[in-house]
Amino acid sequence: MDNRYRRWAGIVILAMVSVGCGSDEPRVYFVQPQDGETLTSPVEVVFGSDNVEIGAVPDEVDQPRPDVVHYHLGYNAECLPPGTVIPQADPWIHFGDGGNEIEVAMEPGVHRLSVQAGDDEHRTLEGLCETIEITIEPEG
Ligand SMILES: [Cu+2]
Repeated sequence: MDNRYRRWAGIVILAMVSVGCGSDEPRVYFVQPQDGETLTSPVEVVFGSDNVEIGAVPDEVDQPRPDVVHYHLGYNAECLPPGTVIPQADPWIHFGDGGNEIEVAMEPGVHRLSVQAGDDEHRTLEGLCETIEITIEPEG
């Protein structure tokens, strides 16, 4: 293999790796339900994440860990601005144990669900939120 070929091979491999891995931006999202889906109640909600560590909130927090977050579900709520402490109250549910699933009973109609990450102090972070809209059909 001459050097010229070797250099090209290196460039091609680099290009393939960067396309294959996609973005390394941290994000949180709904695994289910999917945006725009029509379902019946109760709804199994599952969160997913990329490039960010999900963990339980420690019993005592001196300093929030910079790179560990937990999920929050906003039921008929929009993403809060970065730097906001997520209220420990409706319409927010905290997953302080590091969990990523919940079953939610919902009235028929259109609902907006937000999944938003918060640090150990439940403070929102830039970019780590997604909102979807689903429709619940009456049963039967
Ligand atoms: Cu929280």
